[in-house]
Amino acid sequence: MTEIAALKAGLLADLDGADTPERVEELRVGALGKQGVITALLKTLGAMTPEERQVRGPAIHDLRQSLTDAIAAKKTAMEQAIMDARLATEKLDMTLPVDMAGQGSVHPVSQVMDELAEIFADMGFAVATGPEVEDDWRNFTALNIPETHPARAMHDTFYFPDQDAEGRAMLLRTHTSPVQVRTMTSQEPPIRIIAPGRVYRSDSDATHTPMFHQIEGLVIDKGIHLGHLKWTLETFLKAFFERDDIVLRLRPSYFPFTEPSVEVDVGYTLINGQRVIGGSGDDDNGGWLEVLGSGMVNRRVIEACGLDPDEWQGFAFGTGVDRLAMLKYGMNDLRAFFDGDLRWLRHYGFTALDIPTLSGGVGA
Ligand code: 2U9
Repeated sequence: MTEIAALKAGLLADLDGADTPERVEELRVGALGKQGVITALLKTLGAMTPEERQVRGPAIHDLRQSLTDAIAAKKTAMEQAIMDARLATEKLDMTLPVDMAGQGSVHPVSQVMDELAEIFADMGFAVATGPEVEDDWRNFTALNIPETHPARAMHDTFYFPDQDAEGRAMLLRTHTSPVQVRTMTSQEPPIRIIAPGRVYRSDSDATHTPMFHQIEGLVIDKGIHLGHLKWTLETFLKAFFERDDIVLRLRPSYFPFTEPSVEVDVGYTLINGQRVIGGSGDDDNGGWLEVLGSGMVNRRVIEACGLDPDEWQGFAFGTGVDRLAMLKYGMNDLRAFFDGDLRWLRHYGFTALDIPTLSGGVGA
């Protein structure tokens, strides 16, 4: 055996016996490093005669290549062995319960908004949205709210100091009605929409916050009458409160945008001193709670939005989402909704997995 063949056999045997990545590295440095034995052999090539180099050169290069390949193979095998060992000890049990710690919760307002969108979607209503910064034509004028109407007074409405490009006063919308105006002026009827969202009024006490949430609905079609309105609101309230014994009381009222206008009360029953929605409010242990405002869309509004009121009729309704949430889920202080107190959110919040379904609503 030549000297080089013996060296190769010795180095490969050492490598074979190496059992840690550190030992492999040590062997690599010893053979191929700056002071390594193979490096030293390669350096001798320069001083050889051409004939000698022709004989020894290929053997030395083969030695370097063989050891380089063997080291790479050994490293790969070792990494694989380490990975196999880890996989064997770090098995995941997919059947274990999930750790829910640190999960957030869904705010009651978001939960109720989702419930409402789902209930109305089942009745064929689309969700419409619009900007919270509006102009006074869409927020007031188009809705038959004249300049002198109290809702326009500065103490109710947050105005911006500047007008828009068309010279209209800009404001924070005081209701979601401008969304319906936008829909009527940009889409052909029939229209069936709900408009949920934030609204702003300069008001703050135990039952009013400067920002609150509304949902309004609008239907525009041919031959629409008060019966359609009553059926829609009754079906909605039965689904929302998850009871079949919902009794409505419609009271004549006044809104500039509807004519006739009706306020809608729902009957409650006193059970252990608690108001529980359901039953007739005229029963001995009952009473009425106002839950919605509504009416047939005023023909002046239909006209202002560019439609012929002799051809198209409709009904509209509106209510406060925060109030609906309080009634359904038993909260009594509106201001707590917007305090961001984690204890309140943990108590009243919903888990993100509680997906609202109508099947949990109407039939129950
Ligand atoms: C268009 C036509 C008609 C929306 C309506 C009400 C009645 C109503 C209030 C209830 C309590 C809002 O949250 S609240 O203060 N809303 O009583 N809203 S009818 O009528 C419209 C809207 C837009 C084009």
